[in-house]
This record gives sequence, structure tokens and C-alpha cells, in this order.
Amino acid sequence: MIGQRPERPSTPAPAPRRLPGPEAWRSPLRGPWLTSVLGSLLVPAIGILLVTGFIAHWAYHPTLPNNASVDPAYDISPPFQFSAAWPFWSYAVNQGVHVTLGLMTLPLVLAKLWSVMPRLFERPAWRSLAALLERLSLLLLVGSMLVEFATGILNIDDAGSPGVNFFVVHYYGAWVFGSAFVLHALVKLPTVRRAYRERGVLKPLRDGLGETRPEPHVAGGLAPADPATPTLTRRGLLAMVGGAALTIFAVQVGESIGGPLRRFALLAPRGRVFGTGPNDFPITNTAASRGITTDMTTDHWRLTLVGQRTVSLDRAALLAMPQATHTLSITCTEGWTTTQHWTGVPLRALARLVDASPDAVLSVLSLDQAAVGQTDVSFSQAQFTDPRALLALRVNGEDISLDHGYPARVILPNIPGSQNVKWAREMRFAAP
Ligand SMILES: Nc1nc2c(c(=O)[nH]1)N[C@H]1C(S)=C(S)[C@@H](COP(=O)(O)O)O[C@H]1N2
Ligand SMILES: [Mo]
Repeated sequence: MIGQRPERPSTPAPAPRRLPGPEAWRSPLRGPWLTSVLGSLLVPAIGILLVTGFIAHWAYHPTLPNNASVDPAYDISPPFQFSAAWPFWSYAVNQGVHVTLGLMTLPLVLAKLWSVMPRLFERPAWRSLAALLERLSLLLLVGSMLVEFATGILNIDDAGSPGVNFFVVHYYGAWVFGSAFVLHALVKLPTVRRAYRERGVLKPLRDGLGETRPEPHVAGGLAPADPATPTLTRRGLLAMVGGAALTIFAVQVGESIGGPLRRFALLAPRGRVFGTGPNDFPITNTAASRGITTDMTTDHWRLTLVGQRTVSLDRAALLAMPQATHTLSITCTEGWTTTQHWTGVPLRALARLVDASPDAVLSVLSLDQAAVGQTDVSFSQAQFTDPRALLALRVNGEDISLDHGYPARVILPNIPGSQNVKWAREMRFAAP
């Protein structure tokens, strides 16, 4: 019962309903030292999330045709590339760190919010213009942080909300959250340094329950005026947060690594059958879900290649060209990875076949009409001339199944999973 005072016979008029003030939060663990420790742990975590997040965004090559998720006019995309010198799993590591660390950071974020909870209940809401501005900046910080975590988790869950474009919200949200976070860390630096100077960086972690004393109360500060008896040590609280993070790691990391470890990913969808034998690895969108029928992919199917000349090839003609086999990963934005052995025609051989102009970028179009503009993808010159970039016809020594993109799909090292276009129908090599 929030703030409802029991009626007593001596007070006939019921007391007005009020929210509790900061004094209602009495945990003896709360105080500037605890908040400083939680905040200090957040700095590297959020830093890594921001860096890996922006790398993942740039990996889309958003300045090429078809690839932009946000308006290119507002997209600050540095020319970051995973070149042919990077191992094929580089993007998978980046994405795995982003998603896994993002989930692991959640308990820390909740603990940090818990530690500053009394602030939310301060009345009046501001005492001065400076205090009002500080509150507004915190609203921006906490609000954008919740947006980033909520959209990230909903996306992993494949539960995008209608009308909300994950890429747009998560990208702009990252700029707001990143800026607010850096500003907040700088503003709080003196407070953190004072807390460490007064109490030691790690010293309070040595206290057993008997020695756990509240931090000194200061008016308007985080330490409670009327602390309750401790029931948990500070190291106990940090162990709880760390334990929660490690548990999330244990049940998520198998998704990001894939292969046999996937069985330990308890949070992943289970009991799904993706295909038989060599084709038994994860599928997001089945042929049926995309309206692809066997009829569209057999006798009538041709791949149209457009460069300075145009060539149309059936699957037999593609199989007659020199084939290459490479181990490559598909890493979906949602956080899962699958690594398989793909065989097919190197994209640079197809570029040569149609005399692609030297400044050409490659656009791949799919039979998949359910998502025109989403499945049409462009690759830079550096990407499609990477010797590992394939038009895959076979996987693990067998024809790729219809669900995996039969008759042909593109697969390149270090690109976002969604760009490995299945059911390719046309490839255009043209200046952007
Ligand atoms: N034509 C087409 N290609 C596609 C997709 C699709 O829906 N249609 N899904 C993409 C996504 S989101 C991913 S992660 C990869 C791998 O998905 P898959 O396992 O369903 O093949 O394929 C990509 N290629
Ligand atoms: Mo995906």
C-alpha cells in the first residue's frame, strides 16, 4: 500500500494520499559509495555496447543503395569495414558480444536504478533551476536507456512492436543514450572520486554482515536518514548482480556461438526442426512464410546477371563454373549464429563474367517479394571481391534446401545475417 496511512479514531478525516518521500527507502546499503561502484561497472559495459552497436550498424554499409535503415542524411557512418583480412567470425563476435553483454548488463542497470531510487521521490521535484535541469537530464538518460534495453530485448525475441522500426529507434536511441551517459559520467566523476577517497574503492566489500554500516547521511544524499538493519552485505549485493549476469551469460552464449553449444542456450527457441542432415541449422524465415514455392525455384528459375553485359544462367550453368568452398557464419541481428561449409561460385567470378565496371557495387534481388526493399541488399566492391564471398549452391556437401535459399543464396563473411539473401533472382553490378 503506497503511502496509505491507516485511519485512526483520533484522526476522523482520512489523510490525503501521498507518495512516500525519499525517507521511505531505508536500505543501509544505499549511499554514494555503492552507487559509485555500480556506476563504475556500467562504464566499461555501456562503452562496449556502444562501440559494438555502432560497428554492427556500419556493417550494414548504410550508405549503399537499399541498405539504409535510417535517413542517410542523418546517418553519421564512418567508413568502417570488415576487410578480407578479418577472419570470417569477426562480425559474429561483435554481434555476440553486443547481444550477450547487453542482456548481462540488465541486472547491473536494475541495481543501479535501485540504488538511486530515493531520488525519484524527492519533493518538491526541484529546488532550483539547476536541480530542475539535472532532473530533466536524468529523465533523458534513464528514458533512453530503457528504450535501448527494451527495443534490444524485443528484437531478440523477434517481437517487434507494430509501427516501430527497431533499427531506427535503437540507432537514434543509442546517440541520445550514449551522449546522456557520457555527460552523466563526467558530471558524477567528482562524486565518485570523493566516495572512493572517503571509503576506499574496495574496502567496504570486506565487511561481513556485522560490520556493514550505513554510509553517513547527508541531506538530499543517497544514504538514508533512518537506515534499517542490514540483512545483506555490500559484497552480497554485488555477488547477486554478478550471479544474475553470469546466469544470463550461461543460458545465452550458446546462441551466439552456435553449433553444439546451442543446446545449452536455455532461452533460445527449442524443439524446432530446421531441415534434415547437412541442412539442419537455424532458419528465421521459411520458404513458406515468404511465399516461395518449389515451382518458382525449379524449371523456370534463372539467375540474371547484369554488368556491362547481361547474362542469364540456370542452376546447372552455375554448377558448371569453378566452385569454391568456405566456412562462413550467418549471424542474425537477433543474436544467434550458425557456422556452415558453403560451396558455390565466388561473386568476383560472376562480376568478371558480366564485365562489372571497376566502380560497381553489387545489388542482389530476391524472389522473395514479401519484403522488397528489405531483402534487396547492396555490397561494396571490397565486399564482393573478397574471395570468400559466394553465391552458394550447396552447403555441407549437399544442395541447399528450399528453406535455406535454394536454388542459390549469397553468403559473405562479416555481414549482418539478414543480408545473406536467399532465393536470389538477379544480381546487378552497377555504379551506385
Ligand atoms: N530472401 C530472403 N533472404 C533472407 C531472409 C528472408 O527473409 N528472405 N532472411 C534473412 C535473415 S533475417 C537471416 S538472419 C538470414 C538467415 O536466415 P535463415 O536461417 O532463415 O536462412 O537469411 C537472410 N536472408
Ligand atoms: Mo535475421
